[in-house]
Amino acid sequence: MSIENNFLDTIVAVATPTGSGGISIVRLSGKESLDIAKKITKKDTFMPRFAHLGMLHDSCDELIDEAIVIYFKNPNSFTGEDVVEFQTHGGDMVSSLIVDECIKNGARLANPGEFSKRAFINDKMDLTKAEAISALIDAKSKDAVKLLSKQLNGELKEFVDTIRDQLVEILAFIEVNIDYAEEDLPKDLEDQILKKLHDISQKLSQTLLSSSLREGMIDGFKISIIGKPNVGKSTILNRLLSFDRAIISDIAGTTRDTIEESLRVGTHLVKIVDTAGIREGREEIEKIGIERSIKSSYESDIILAIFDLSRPLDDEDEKIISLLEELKDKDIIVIYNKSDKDSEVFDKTKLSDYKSLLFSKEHSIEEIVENIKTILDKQNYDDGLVLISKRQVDAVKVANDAIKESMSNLEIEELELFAYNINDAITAISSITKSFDRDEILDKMFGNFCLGK
Ligand SMILES: Nc1nc2c(ncn2[C@@H]2O[C@H](COP(=O)(O)OP(=O)(O)OP(=O)(O)O)[C@@H](O)[C@H]2O)c(=O)[nH]1
Ligand SMILES: [Mg+2]
Repeated sequence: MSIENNFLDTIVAVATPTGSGGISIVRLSGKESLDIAKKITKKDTFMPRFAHLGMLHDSCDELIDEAIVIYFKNPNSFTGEDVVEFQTHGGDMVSSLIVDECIKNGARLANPGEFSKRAFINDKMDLTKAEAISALIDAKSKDAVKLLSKQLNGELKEFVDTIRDQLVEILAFIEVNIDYAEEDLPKDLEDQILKKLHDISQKLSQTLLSSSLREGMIDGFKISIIGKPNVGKSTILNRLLSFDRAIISDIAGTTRDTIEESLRVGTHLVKIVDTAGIREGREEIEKIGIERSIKSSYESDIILAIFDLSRPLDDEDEKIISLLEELKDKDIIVIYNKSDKDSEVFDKTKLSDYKSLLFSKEHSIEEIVENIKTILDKQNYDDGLVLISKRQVDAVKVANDAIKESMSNLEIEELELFAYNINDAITAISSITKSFDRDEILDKMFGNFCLGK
């Protein structure tokens, strides 16, 4: 069904989560909203944006609940349409009875995200704000809230609009030249345009980079505990989690598969992964477990590399040291474990470049937590824009590639191809705030929202 047909309907849904609570909010949006509210409350007038105390009745004239009713007259509402919100006593029964009454009086049940979709269509929000709202609902850490609220405030929209305006200006200028100029583009003008495009491309590359560095702020940072078998990885995992999640034993190769759990460190959300001890695999299942350990370390933001101080450094430790060499771009903490035992035998020389910590089951786990927290606290929310969805990242990549191609075409005076590239870049960058394939993209995006939003 097209947006336009759907648009005529008045929609209703419970906007608050299911279960018991202080209040539930039922939200109505569309042309019929006010009439439906009048029927259910038996009130004739509603002053916009005023809280009215009213008695809600069903079609048999029986009382459902006493509720606060607020009318938002279009366009001054969340969706831009006439909206009525009923604040009822919490609990699923009352709110679902009110939804039923609204449906009996002409509304239909809203699809997930339909209120936000209408807000977008009525220019109440652009797509970056819609995505920020959707992610904010699912936010699991203070980091995520801080980042998303910046996007909610229009930071990404402003960035996109500025770049689009600059590209449009360049395109307009070049198109005039294609149509009227007899001669080649003057060299100084070409240089000016190239410089502008170079600056834009750098900004886009920087945004892609800062987004990938800050991915963990929204989804949670990933930490892998790695090491050869029997060094005490699972013991550390259990102590970080404060419960016995992983099996611990003195048999090397106890953990056979990766074990992933969530953990809060200060204001940060982390995924902590205990891995199978890395060594030359003895049999097929162990080999698969070890492959997973290595994969997990490549996907992590922070590595806790555990070494057993009570045993001399051996080939298996050397393998871990080589792996650490390959993971140099990550934050690595080397943990010299089992320092309660005879700890003179282990040669630390090859690990001297890494940040390290002496540890044992007699040490406080807070020592490790503090080190992780220091690394995570370094993450900065303030500089650099962050793209929060794959859709946004893809659009910036396409725009940046088109701009790079346009520069090559400008250098060889292929002005028509150049204009074509800039057009592509404008389309891609614009799609971050406004969608061109409206129906398809909107259904995909808003379909992920929860009901009543
Ligand atoms: N003395 C001493 N023993 C420890 C310490 N940490 C762990 N252990 C013991 O070392 C053995 C191995 O511990 P695990 O935590 O299972 O080691 P792991 O690295 O997960 O081993 P795999 O899963 O086999 O790779 C167990 O017997 C633990 O009790 C420590 O700090 N000091
Ligand atoms: Mg283990």
